[in-house]
Amino acid sequence: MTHQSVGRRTRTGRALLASAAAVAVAASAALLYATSASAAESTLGAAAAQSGRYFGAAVAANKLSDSTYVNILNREFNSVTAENEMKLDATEPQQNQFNFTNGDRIVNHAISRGMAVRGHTLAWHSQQPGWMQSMEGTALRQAMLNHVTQVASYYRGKIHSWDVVNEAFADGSTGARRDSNLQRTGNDWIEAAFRAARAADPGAKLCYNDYNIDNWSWAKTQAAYNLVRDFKQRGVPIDCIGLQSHFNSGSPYPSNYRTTLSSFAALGVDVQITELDIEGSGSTQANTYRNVVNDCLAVARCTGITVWGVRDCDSWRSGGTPLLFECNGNKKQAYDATLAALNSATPVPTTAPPTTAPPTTAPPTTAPPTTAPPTTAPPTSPPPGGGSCTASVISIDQWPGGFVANLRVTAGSAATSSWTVTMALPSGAAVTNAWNSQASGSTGTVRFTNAPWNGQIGAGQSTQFGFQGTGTGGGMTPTCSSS
Ligand code: 9MR
Repeated sequence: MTHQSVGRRTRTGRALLASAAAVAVAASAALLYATSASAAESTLGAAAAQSGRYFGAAVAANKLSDSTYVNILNREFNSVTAENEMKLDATEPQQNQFNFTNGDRIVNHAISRGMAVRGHTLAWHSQQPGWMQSMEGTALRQAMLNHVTQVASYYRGKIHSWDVVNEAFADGSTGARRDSNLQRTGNDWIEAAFRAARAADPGAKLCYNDYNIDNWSWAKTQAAYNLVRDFKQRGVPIDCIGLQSHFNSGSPYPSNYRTTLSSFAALGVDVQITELDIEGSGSTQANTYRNVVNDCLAVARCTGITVWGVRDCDSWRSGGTPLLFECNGNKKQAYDATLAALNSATPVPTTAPPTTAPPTTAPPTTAPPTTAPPTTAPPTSPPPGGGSCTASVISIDQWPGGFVANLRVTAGSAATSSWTVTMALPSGAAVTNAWNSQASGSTGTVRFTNAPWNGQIGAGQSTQFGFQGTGTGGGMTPTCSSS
């Protein structure tokens, strides 16, 4: 089965977007949902959402008082990454003394406006606090794992994807790991970090993030590819690859970029373009932005794009004018090209047909609702006869040996404060991880209980959750109970 069908793209994209929305606030989740077919949207975020993707920007906390900056941020983007505020030196300046003040400013700004948050970054050779820079060996390994655990736990439920490990491969032709104090703790430091991150925030997608892994023929790209393949084969938790994609004359946009994106995706991970900037100007720059967006849109699991800053003067490479807005806030040609490309994407249908049979279990015995039916999308399974929630499988993305299932939970005539979805898995299938819910049991009859942030569903409203499994995922008939 191919991973590249349009159906897979739309389902997978929507799943990530829904996850992103759920970690923001339930009330504003609808902001991120795909809009109706064929509308030409006027902002980057809304245009990306048409195909179930996000469009984000790196944000600096100290710019949140700049009104030109904030106006663009709030208008155009539906995902943010803290440019520096969640790095190791910012969050653990003294060992075991954590500081989330500036990270929180960005997270709160985003969540209060329904934007998703990418976490950047838990483990990195660079921007380590002084105390960590001077550590080696077992003590450093323990300190790194503690950092991953503490930071991912603190932000648990608020981050749609974490850059768990950043820039672990060397540049050049060797494909070797970069030498660093972390690398010297043992080659397994990366997988140890991923396992700690999964345990701390099971709902976040876990990414490996790097630069110069855009050109498929470069040794560093192959090294990152082999890492992801190895992790998938051995069951090390990894969900996404982050391609930073800082393009300039020394690291130009490669003509095989789409091959790189689709090759990573074929390993069974999402692909995120995490730090995009393209030095240049005018139509040359605009064309490259268009190419990057089109390459992402062409790959089912390329689920979102983040540009590394808002305006040219906000960029770490401001001299290269690599972003989409001028300093005065004006849109550049590159902006127009990016927006037009996003608007050309195949829209996600606003309601997806169920892929499984309706529930066959007995209806609940509570009284039927007396209020009018919800005006939002109806549940895709029959009404349960007055129960306060229904659940349906909205997509199953199957590949040899595994699958991702996404489900919708819809409240009935009364709001829920918590919900549980119960479902028998097919024989041989097992849950490996779930997001936007807590799974209990992994085989046979499995229960998914709401995550802390999505138990409350307004009457007639819905939320989504999902899980990854091994085996084959068809024929599942979920039932929902709520309080
Ligand atoms: O944009 C960031 C800049 O403000 C910092 O000074 C710099 C310090 O290392 O990090 C920049 O962001 C980097 C990101 O965290 C990882 N990939 C490369 C980015 C550009 O250097």
